[in-house]
Amino acid sequence: MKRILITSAIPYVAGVKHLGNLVGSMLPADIFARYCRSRGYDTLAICATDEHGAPVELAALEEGVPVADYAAKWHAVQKDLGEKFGLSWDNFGRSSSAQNHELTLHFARKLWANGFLELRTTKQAYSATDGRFLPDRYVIGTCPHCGYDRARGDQCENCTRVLDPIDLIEPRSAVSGAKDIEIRESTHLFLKQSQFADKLRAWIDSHKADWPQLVTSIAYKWLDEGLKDRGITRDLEWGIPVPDDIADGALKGKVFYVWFDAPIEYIAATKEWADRNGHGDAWKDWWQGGDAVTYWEFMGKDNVPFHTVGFPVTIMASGEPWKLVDRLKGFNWLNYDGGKFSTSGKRGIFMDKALDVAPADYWRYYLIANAPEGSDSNFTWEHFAGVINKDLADVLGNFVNRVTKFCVARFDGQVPGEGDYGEDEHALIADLDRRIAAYAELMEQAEFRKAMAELRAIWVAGNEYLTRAAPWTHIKTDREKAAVGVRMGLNLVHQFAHLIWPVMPDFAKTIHECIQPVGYRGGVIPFPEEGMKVLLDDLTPGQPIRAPETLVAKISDEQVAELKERFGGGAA
Ligand code: B3M
Ligand code: ZN
Repeated sequence: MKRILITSAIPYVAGVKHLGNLVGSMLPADIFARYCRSRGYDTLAICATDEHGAPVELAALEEGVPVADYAAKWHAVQKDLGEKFGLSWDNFGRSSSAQNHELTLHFARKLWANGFLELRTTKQAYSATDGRFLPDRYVIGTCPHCGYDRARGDQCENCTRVLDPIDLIEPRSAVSGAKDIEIRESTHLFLKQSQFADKLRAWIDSHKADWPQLVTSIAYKWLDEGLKDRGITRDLEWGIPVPDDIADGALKGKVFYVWFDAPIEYIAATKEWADRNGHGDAWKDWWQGGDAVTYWEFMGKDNVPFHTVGFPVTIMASGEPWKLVDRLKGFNWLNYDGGKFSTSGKRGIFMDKALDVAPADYWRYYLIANAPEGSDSNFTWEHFAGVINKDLADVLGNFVNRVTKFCVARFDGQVPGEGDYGEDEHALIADLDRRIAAYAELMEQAEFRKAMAELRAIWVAGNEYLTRAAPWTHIKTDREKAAVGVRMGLNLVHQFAHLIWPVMPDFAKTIHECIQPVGYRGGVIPFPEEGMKVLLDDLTPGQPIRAPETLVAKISDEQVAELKERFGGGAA
C-alpha cells in the first residue's frame, strides 16, 4: 500500500492567517491528504504552529502577556479556524512541544558531534533605544540586491534572497523605528552549509522532473550564488535553549534560531501524534521509512529556500536516515485586489472573517481552482462571486437540485428502476470514465488547477446529459424513458459526492446523505476506484432519496458591492 506523508509549512502562531497563507500551504495539503485517504492510501497529514522566534516574542511583548500564554492562545485560535475550514490534520502540533525540544536537541547534538557546527563571533544589530539585540527580521532597510526599501534583515520578500541585517542599506528598528542601530559582537553556532553544496545540487538535480519549476529555480538560484554557512542560534529568551554540552556552555542564555527548529517540528509533530494516540515508534516508521514512504511538502515560495537547503542540510548532516522531501509543491502569491495580502497592514481577507461571508467549501473550491500554481493569482470579489455563481451554483448545485427535486416530485423520492440505459448513457459513462481517470491522475500529481478544471468538466457533462435526457418532458408521454434519465442523474449525483469530497467535504457529505442515506457513517467518502462502473450499481431501485436544501446560494451584485466596502479594495 502507498504510504504518503504530508506536511504543510507551519504558520507562525501570531494572529489569524489570511487566505493567501491558507491557499499556499494548508489548503492544498489538506485537499491532497483527503484525496490520498479517498484512494485508501496510508496517509499522515501534519501541521503545527511555529511558535518561536522574534515575531512571537515581540507580539507577546506588545500584548503584555507571557510568551507561552500568548502562543497557547493563538495556537488554539488557529486550530479552531483550521478545523472550521475542514483542515483534517492527523496532528496540528506546536513547535514549542516537549517533543520538538527533544528532537531539536537531538539534531543539534548530532550536528555538533559530526563536526558540522562551529562557533563564530558575529556582529549583531543592537538598538540602545530598544535596549536589546534586534532579531534579524526586526531590522528593516533597503535590499542590496533589488533595492526594495522594506526588506527585512532575514529575507527580502521582494526578491526572496536571504539576507543578514548587516547587508541592509539604511537599517532601522522595526520595533521603534530607531535609527541608532549599532553592531555588537555575539557568539553563535554556525551550520557549515557550504560543505553540502555538491550533495544538495545532485539531490535537486534528481528532482528536476517532479518539482515545479518555481521550486527548482529558487533552489538553483541559491546554489548558484554560493551556499553560505548559516547561524542557527539567536540572542532571544523564548525558544529552545542551547544546552551546555554543546560548545562547553559558550552559548548559555541563547536559543536555537526559529528556522532551525521549525522544520524539525514536522518530525516532532509526528511524534506528538504517536505519543498522544499510543502509536509508539510509528512516527519513526514514517520518517525513517525509506522509499516505502513518499514525503510531500506544501509551502509558499518564500519558504522554499529553507526546505531545499536549510532543512535538507540538517538532515544530511545528522548522518541518520531521516526522509528528505520527495515532492515539494511550492506556490506563488495570491494577491488581494491587485496588491499584497498583508498581515501587518491588515489588508485582505483573514480566515475568521472569511467564514462570516461564505461557508468553508465555497472558499476551498474557489481558492484551489484559482491556486497560484504557475504564477501569482489575484483575488477580487467579482471573480469570487462569478466562480461561486457559475461553477458551484449553476453547474454543480443546480444539477443536484434538478435531479433530486424531480425525483421527489414525480417518482415519490425513490430511485426509479424502469428502463435500460441506452446509447447516450453508455457514451456518457465512457466519457466520464476517461475524465475521472484524468482527474485522478492530476490529483496524484497535486496539479490542482487542472484537476479542478476536469472536475468542473465532469459536472458540465452531467448537466448536458440531463438537458438532452429531459426527463421532465418525457414524463408526460414515456415514463420509462424519464425513469432512465432520472436514474442516471441520481447516479451522477452520487458519483459527484464521491469525487468532490477531497475539495468540498461538507457538500459531499450533504449530497451523499440525500442520495445514499444508508451505509454512510461519516468520515472518508472513497474515490470511485473504477470510474462509473462501481457506483452505477450502487443505487438500488426503490431506495429512497431526498432533495437537499438549496446547496449553493448565489452571491448578488449588491452583496459584492457590500463586501468590497467592508473589506476594502483598490490597489495597495
Ligand atoms: N512559519 C513561515 C510562514 O509561516 C514559517 C514556515 C515554517 S515551515 C517549517 O510562512
Ligand atoms: Zn531584494
